[in-house]
Order: sequence, then structure tokens, then C-alpha cells
Amino acid sequence: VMSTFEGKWQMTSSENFDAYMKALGTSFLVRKAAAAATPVQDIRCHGNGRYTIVTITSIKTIELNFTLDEEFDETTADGRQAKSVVTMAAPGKLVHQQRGQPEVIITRQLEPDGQGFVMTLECKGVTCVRRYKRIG
Ligand code: DKA
Repeated sequence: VMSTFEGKWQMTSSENFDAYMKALGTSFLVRKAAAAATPVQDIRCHGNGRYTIVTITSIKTIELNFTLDEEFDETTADGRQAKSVVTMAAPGKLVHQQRGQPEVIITRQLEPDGQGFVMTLECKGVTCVRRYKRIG
């Protein structure tokens, strides 16, 4: 059925996001603005491992284009430059590594029913967990 990341997803909960952003070195004002955001992620699969992830908030919209297993240059939401790579580590488990200063690993794990995913963001031993539910 819908056991795919393709679709639109709305954030429903977030834990430890402020601590994660502090570990990234994000400024106070950006942390406060980001904490207030309830993002929608629009994920599209174009075939041959090509993906687009658009993260929409009232502050800004961030578009990520990548091919699985291929390194790309990324400017992150908070303005860091990274050499990034995204892999499908297991079916329904997308792992996004941002190699830079500091190192970040972002995992999206699809729920078995395909109606939600858990996003885990890790930096310097600090882990943030954000849950998303399917809205389209
Ligand atoms: C996520 O996709 C984590 C990133 C959210 C970015 C919010 C906007 C940040 C503005 C600096 O859930």
C-alpha cells in the first residue's frame, strides 16, 4: 500500500529540538523562530534513487534534491555548508549524513502502516525526535 516516503507529512510532535540546535551552534533568535515552526515535508521520488524533500514553514522553505548514495553540497536550514549523503539503510529507513562542522545524522523511519515517520536528528550526542503524520 502506501509504504513509501512519497507524500505530504505534517509534524505532530518534537522533543529536544532546542538542545539539538544549541549543539549545532544555532543563535538564540533562530532557535526561537525554528521552535515555533510546525513544518510540512513534501517528499517526492523521481525514480533511479532521485528524491526531492521540500520542508515548508512560515519562516522559510527548504528544498533538498539528492540521489541516494551520491554525495552533494548542502546548505542546511540554519546556514551550514555540508557534504551530504542520503542512503536507504533499510526498507523505510532513510539516513541523511551531513559531513561538516559539526557532523549531523538525520534519520527518517517510516512506521509499518506507512501513515507516519519518526525523524531523529543527532549532533554531538544530542538527539531530537520529531514525529510526522501523513496528510497527503
Ligand atoms: C525538520 O525538518 C527539521 C528542520 C526544521 C527547520 C525549521 C526552520 C528553521 C529555520 C531556521 O523537522
